[in-house]
Parts: sequence; C-alpha cells; structure tokens
Amino acid sequence: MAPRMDAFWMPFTANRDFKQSPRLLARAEGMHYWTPEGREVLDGTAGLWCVNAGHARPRIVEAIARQAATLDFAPPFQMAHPLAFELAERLIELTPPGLNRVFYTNSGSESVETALKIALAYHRMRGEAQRTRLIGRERGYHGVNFAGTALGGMGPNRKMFGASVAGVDHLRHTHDLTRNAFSKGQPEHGVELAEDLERLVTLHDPSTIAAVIVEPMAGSTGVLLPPKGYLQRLREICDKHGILLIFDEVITGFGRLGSPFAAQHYGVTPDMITAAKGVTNGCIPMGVVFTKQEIHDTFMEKSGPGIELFHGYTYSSHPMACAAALATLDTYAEENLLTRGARMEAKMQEAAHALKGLPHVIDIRNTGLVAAIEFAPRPGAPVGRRGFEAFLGAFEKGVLVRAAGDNIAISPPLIIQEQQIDQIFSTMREVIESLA
Ligand code: PXG
Repeated sequence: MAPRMDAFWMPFTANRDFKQSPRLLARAEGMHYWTPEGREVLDGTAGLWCVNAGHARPRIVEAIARQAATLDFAPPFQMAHPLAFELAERLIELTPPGLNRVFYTNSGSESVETALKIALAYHRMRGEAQRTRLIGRERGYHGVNFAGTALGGMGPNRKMFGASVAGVDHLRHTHDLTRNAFSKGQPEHGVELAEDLERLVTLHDPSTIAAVIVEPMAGSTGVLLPPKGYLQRLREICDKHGILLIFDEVITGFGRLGSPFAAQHYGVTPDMITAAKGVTNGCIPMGVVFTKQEIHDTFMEKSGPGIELFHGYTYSSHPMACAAALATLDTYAEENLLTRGARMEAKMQEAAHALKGLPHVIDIRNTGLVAAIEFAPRPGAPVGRRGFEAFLGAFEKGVLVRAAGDNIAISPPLIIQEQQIDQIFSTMREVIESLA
C-alpha cells in the first residue's frame, strides 16, 4: 500500500506535483535502483552526486553494521574515538600537499559554514579582524544554510530569505554559450572573468575581504567548467591580497573529475576545501573541511588557553560515519575509483557529444565522469520545463538523471561500465527526440 504523503514536507521538491504522481525508490545495488514495483532504474546521478562507489557495497554495509554494534556514539567535544583520528590521517593522503588538517561536519552545507567561520576567525587571530567580507560567484551553490545561501548565486535559492548575511559580494559566473558552446573539457574563453575579483578588491579594499569561495566546477547549476587559466588567476589574486581561497568540492571531491579532488585536477591549491557526499559514499551523512596546516597552526599558537575554535556539531566525527568513510576509502583504493573518471572521460565525452544536433540542444559539456546537456528554454513556458520533462522521460525509460533548470546533469557512480554509459545516452537521445 502506498504510504500517506501529507506529513513529509519534501526538500527542493514540487511537493504538490510529486504527491499527485510520486516517484519512489525502494532498493539499490551497484549501478541500479529499483522502484517499489520492482522496476529497474540505472543510476546516472550517483544518488545525488554522492554514491561514487555504487550502491550497497558489502564492505561499507558491514563496516556500518559492525560500528553500530560496537560504538554507536561518542561525544565529540573534549572526548573522541580512535576512528576519527584514523580517518583524518587517511583523508589527508588524498588531499593536495599542505591541506592536512581535517574538521568534521555532517553535510556540505555545514562544511561551507564551517570553512567561512574558520576564515573569519583566522584573520581575527592574525590581527586582521576587519577582514569580514566574503565573496562568492553567480550560479554558485554552497548549500542552504545562511552563509551558503548568501554566497550562492542561484536566484530562487536566495530571493525568499532577505539579505541573509551582510557583507557578501559575487563574481560573475563563467558560463558563456556564445564563445564556448560544445566545449570538450575546459572552455577556451573566460579567463578574464577572474579579474572580477580584482575589481571587487578595488571596490571594497583588500583589507576588508576574508575569503573567496567557488566550486572549481559548478555542479548544481548545470556543470559549468572553469575556463582555462581561470582558477590559477583567482589563486594569484587571492595571494596578492592575503585573501583565503576556498574550493567547495562537495561534488568534485572524491573522484568526480578523475582526480581525488578538483584541486589536483586543475593544479590549483586552495587554502581550504569543503567536501561531503562521496566521503562516505553517500550512505551516512558526513562533511569535511580540509585546511592548510598554517591556518590550523594559527589557532593553536594564537588562541588563549583552552578551546581554540568555538565551533562543532554533536555529530562531528560520528562513529558510524567514520566507519563508513574508512570502508569507502578502502573501496575507492582497491578499485582505483578516484582516478577512474580520467580513464572513462573519453567514452563519456564521445557519448555525450554525439547528442549535438538534436532538437533544442544548445550546449553539451563534460569532464571526467560528469556531463551536461543544455536545452533552449521552451518559448512561453517557465525556464526549466524542458529540463524537467527530460528528467521525467528518462526516469520512465529506466535511467535516473538530474535536471538543473534546462540542463540535464549526468554524474554516474564511478564504477559505471561503457555499455551503461551507452544506455544513458541512447535513452537521452530517445527522450530528447520526443521533447516538445
Ligand atoms: N556545496 C556544493 C558545491 C554542493 O554541490 C552543497 C554544498 C551542500 O551540501 P549538502 O550536503 O548540505 O546538501 C552541495 C550540495 C544538484 C544538487 O541537483 C546538488 C547538491 C545538493 C542537492 C542537489 O545538483 N549539492
């Protein structure tokens, strides 16, 4: 019997439409979901960019079960448990050199808030308490808490919530269909958009700016890759003015682009990385902030006696999340999954770009194991209608993809096989050919 649906207020969902015709998932394994009726659906989205090793991996399932029976919870303030330390040491084997201190949260949104608070406190500790301004970017997504909402650059996510945090500003986004449509990998044009940061620095004065936060590749707004040289230039400008650079790698972390982190993929080392999702393969909530050692050491050296950073969550370093993360890292390592995106990129690229020329398709973008197809908005219809119908059509044909406005994002588990890539894109072809 279908459950009653009145009480659950669903997140980022058209509740009224959904409850008229629900889409439920009841089971998952490997590359697939099954609906309650037993219909198989190929997972083209790694859940929601998080199930990077595929679903229900036995090693991870067993680790969680064992941990639940051994140590279900330990208070994380003024107490700890061994797995938290072990996991931190393991995680920093994957990060760029120098980013070797780990603060645990429970989500991407919390990682963002944590990194921004660390940035403010860091400057204050160094005697620059006036550095309070935070810079984000249009079309950025940094979760849904207050600072992430303020620094994000997606209109609908912001407009209902007033000026949630004061003293923020935004760079322009880098999406440029006139010059870069159908780019394979990084677009050629747009490095000059990094100079927006110089303009904001001049406008506000460098001494007032604490940090810049960007997704190295913007995921939620439809897979926007950084133009060649763009991230390098942001790094230079931040260095010149003493501004901290934060990469929000909640989506790009843990192998999506073919390197453990986008920082390595693009050869640019930020001062902090925010991560979540793939750290536990999506199966237990966990987020992470990686900071440069120098940031951490500033707190150790300059704070008064006692607690150095008045911040943390009840569930920071939750034992079950730590156990899940350790088993996830083992799985990634054993199957070389964090670099598999590089090996599969040519296949994804060929399959994705083969859709060029289909009706309504105005751009196709790809890197590693991620691709996006962008449609022209349907004239006279709300923006995003075509994208949503393409998502529904694919789901009906047994493939889960994700709509972001009039973009379809495809980001499968990193274990995907070539013929499953073909299945995703041949399904998309059929769906697009029948789109109004
Ligand atoms: N930063 C980035 C870059 C993200 O992609 C968050 C922060 C927030 O993470 P939490 O764990 O608080 O949700 C995200 C989350 C989509 C989609 O459709 C993407 C996310 C969440 C929901 C949907 O692309 N990313």
